[in-house]
Amino acid sequence: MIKLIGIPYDSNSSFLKGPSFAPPIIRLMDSNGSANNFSEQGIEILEGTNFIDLKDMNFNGLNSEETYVKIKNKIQHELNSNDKIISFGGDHSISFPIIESYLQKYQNLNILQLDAHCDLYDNFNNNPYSHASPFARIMEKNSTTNLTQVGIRTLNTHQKNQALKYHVNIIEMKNFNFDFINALKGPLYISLDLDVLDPAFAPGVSHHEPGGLSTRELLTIIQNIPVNIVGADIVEYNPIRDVNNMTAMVAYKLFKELANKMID
Ligand SMILES: [Mn+2]
Repeated sequence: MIKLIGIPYDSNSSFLKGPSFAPPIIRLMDSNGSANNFSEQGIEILEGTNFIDLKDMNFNGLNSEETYVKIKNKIQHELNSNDKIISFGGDHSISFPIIESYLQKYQNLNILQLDAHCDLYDNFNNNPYSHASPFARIMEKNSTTNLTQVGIRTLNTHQKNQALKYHVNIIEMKNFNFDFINALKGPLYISLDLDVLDPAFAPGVSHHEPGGLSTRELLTIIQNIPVNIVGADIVEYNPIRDVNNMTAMVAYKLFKELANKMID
């Protein structure tokens, strides 16, 4: 069974707050009646049938370190069975404790990060838990993990050096094609930052970075992944920046397509 968990935490965001409001609004796209529950492959994605909704975690009064511990413990607990977890962020900092828990269960975990940014800063504003650093934290502690990043279009010199240091396989947006898909290995964890999409397709994110994927290209990637997907997160949806919940609907559709791939 797939477990859906809302992780509404955005205090590690460096630029704007807002992703803490995301999970209920993405869920609303399921319940408000403007779309049906079917994936494009014709599978109905229904709460209680092929996923269970564990609702939102609560982070009232917790600092970044306490939040990290709470998320890590929660994911570890829910991964005790053979279940797969899809998380709704929250900013991208939530992926650090989630993936740490996954790495305890799957020593041979492979990670696919879909993002405009590589999030590899060694130090961003002196916050080790910054949403600009989760993949630096993961790779410095798990140096053999296979990390593939797709859609990147913001590399600076520091992050290029970090990527070299940690042997990150980066498919920059300027060189994008679909060839990487068949090189992916399982078990696979997918971390999906909505800003991988061009802002024209997903205005409801904190960091508008032009020149990104179309929604159709992103769906094509997800629908063609040939290996076992064991977990995923959809992060950085910022309702405050959204237009008529357009980006929430994108997130809901991506959830259905990911869930479809993870069912079996
Ligand atoms: Mn990003």
